[in-house]
Amino acid sequence: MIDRVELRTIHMKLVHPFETSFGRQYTRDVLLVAVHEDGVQGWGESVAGDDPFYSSETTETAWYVLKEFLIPALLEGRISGEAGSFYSESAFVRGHNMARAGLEAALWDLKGRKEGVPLYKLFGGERTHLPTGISLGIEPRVEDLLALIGKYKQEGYQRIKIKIKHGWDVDVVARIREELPDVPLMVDANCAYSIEDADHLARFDEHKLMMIEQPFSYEDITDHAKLQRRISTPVCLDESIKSVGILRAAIELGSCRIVNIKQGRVGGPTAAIRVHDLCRDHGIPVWCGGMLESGIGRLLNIHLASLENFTIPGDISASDRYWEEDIIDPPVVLEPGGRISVPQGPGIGHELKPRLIEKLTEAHEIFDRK
Ligand code: OSB
Ligand code: MG
Repeated sequence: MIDRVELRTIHMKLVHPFETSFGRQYTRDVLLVAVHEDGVQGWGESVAGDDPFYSSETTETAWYVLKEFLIPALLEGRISGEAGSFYSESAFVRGHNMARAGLEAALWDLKGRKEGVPLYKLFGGERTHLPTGISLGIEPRVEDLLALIGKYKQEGYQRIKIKIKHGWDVDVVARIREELPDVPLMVDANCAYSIEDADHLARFDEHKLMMIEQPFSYEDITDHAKLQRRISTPVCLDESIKSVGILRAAIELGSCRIVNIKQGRVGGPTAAIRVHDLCRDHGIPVWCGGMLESGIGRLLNIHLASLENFTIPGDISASDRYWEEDIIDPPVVLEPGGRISVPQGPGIGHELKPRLIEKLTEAHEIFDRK
């Protein structure tokens, strides 16, 4: 029985500002969830953003939903505490996927630690080394972006993703292609465009992009299908895919050829595996997205990305691409050949840095079983 749950917000500074079509970010408030059972702790991260700009959730809304609804249900025994049942048992909360996912993640880590098994084995993953890519933000000048691409290509990242918005799109890609005609390249619009831009976006077709990620608003499943019929570059959905139900609609309509899986966005690891399986069954390759996670969320992503249908290098980059010092020990590192290895230790598989976590903490609350 889970006898204690802790919520904690830590404040972390990015090594380099990260700009998307919805804004520029210098720091990250990370919501951590810890569960305690028989003296063992499990840790999870809720990937909600500081602001409701990527999705409607924020660290504050996730904290509220956890504190008022999910944690009481767990501590009063209305939710069993079994990681594999949490997604269905917590479905009485509608939406708030990232809040639910943070607690489910902590339950999985606890289960892995108690059973002495790394999470990827509990998830049914088999691969132990994952090819990986990097997501680069919008920069003040194209030259700055080119320099960053050069640096990270040199380090070994196998795929470059750049963020785009109106005024920073086809011309930037054309410049990159002049310098690097063959680098595996893709773009992510984070919802910045609409169907009126279809002709403009079709200009990407001549640049051999791996895909264009989430060009239109998250609810525009139909317009994404129209765009996919109009352009040859594969459309990938990120923000839109919040559940298996929406994924089924997207598949039937032909809204995408590739799916970005973020476990937090879909409601946790169990939901992520269902999305993965449905995509596999329809011949849709997936890759693992990122939300500028701390090491705790990053390790969970690595375990999930070991599943067979994660065939495209994802946004799981090394700790030092985000943070001066990560809260896990050891940090996630990029290995020769641009690969990340799947941890073999129990649960998420690395130790934590409790003193650093304490130092970065801005809010902390403990909930005990009565
Ligand atoms: O759209 O994939 C996205 C970061 C924050 C919010 C949304 C996105 C991203 C990234 C960075 O692209 C992924 C990462 O390196 O964690
Ligand atoms: Mg994205």
